[in-house]
Amino acid sequence: MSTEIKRLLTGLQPSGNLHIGNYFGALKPFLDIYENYESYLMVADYHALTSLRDPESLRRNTLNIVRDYLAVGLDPDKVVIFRQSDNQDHMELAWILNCMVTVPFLQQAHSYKDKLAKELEPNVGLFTYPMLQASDIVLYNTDLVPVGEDQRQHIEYTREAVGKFNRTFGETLKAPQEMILKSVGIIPGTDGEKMSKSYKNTIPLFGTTSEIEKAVMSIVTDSQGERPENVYAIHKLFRQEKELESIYDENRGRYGDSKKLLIADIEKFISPLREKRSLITDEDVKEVLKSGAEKAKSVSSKTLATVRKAIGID
Ligand code: AQP
Repeated sequence: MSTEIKRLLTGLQPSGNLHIGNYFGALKPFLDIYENYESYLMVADYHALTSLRDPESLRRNTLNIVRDYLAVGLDPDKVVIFRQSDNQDHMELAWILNCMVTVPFLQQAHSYKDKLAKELEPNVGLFTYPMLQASDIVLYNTDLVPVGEDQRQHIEYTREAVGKFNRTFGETLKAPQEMILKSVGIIPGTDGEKMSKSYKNTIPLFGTTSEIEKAVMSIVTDSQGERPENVYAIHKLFRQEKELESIYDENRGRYGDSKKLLIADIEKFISPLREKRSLITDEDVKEVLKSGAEKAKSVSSKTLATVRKAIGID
């Protein structure tokens, strides 16, 4: 049996404030296991440019997301926390992988189709983003990628691109596996659709008490008398389902009571982390990113050198 330590990597976009879908879909699964791996956690700022065109917000969100990573308990001595744009290897490999896949293949991406359906701008960056994501992953010879259910297809796309590359140029890149928690699934937003920064339907992870109250009270509920599934789907992330089922049975027809309990449960979970987060300075964050950039580059440059050699650009 191999005793080699495996690599774990995930990334989140600083396209807005992290929400509880990001936390339970990707960040918490990463947090739960990262110490058993050689772990990498990326701030996907070039990805954010597909939807965010405000330099001040991008700068602020980038610092904030690292603050979030640290506040939820990640130890920067045990995980390489880095910013995608600090390492241009990502852009170079993305171009190479773009040349491995076809337009019709990328047109089938659910996430791209969903954004088109919502009439968000179909810019070329949004279209080719699965290949930038593939390069983020394979540059670090990643074995396992904790992501939310909505990202399953993108990890399959990464494997497709890796397969195409390896069949063409010889075995060079490692194909990753997704790690998706079935129990979490796709977390609904306040409108019942996937919770997403770009759909403006989020419950912010580190929101103020009143922001959390406002978001939870606005969750759409089904017809009176039924269990409010959208509220329940979020609530089960914070409490045991067995206990929750009987509470929701008792509260049948009184949606407001279930929502108030959800607000209290979110507050109980987040307030100690909020406290911890308030002590993390911009200087702390910049230091983490500086050291992360160096470590990330030292690994990715080796992968890129083998890729360049394989394709004849060396
Ligand atoms: N609703 C969700 N349920 C479960 N997991 C989710 N994730 C996002 N939303 C949900 C997971 O969070 C990780 C990081 O996501 P991202 O910020 O890189 O991009 P995203 O998936 O597109 O998240 P958003 O909020 O929807 O961002 P925008 O609107 O900017 O595109 C991923 O692992 C994702 O699965």
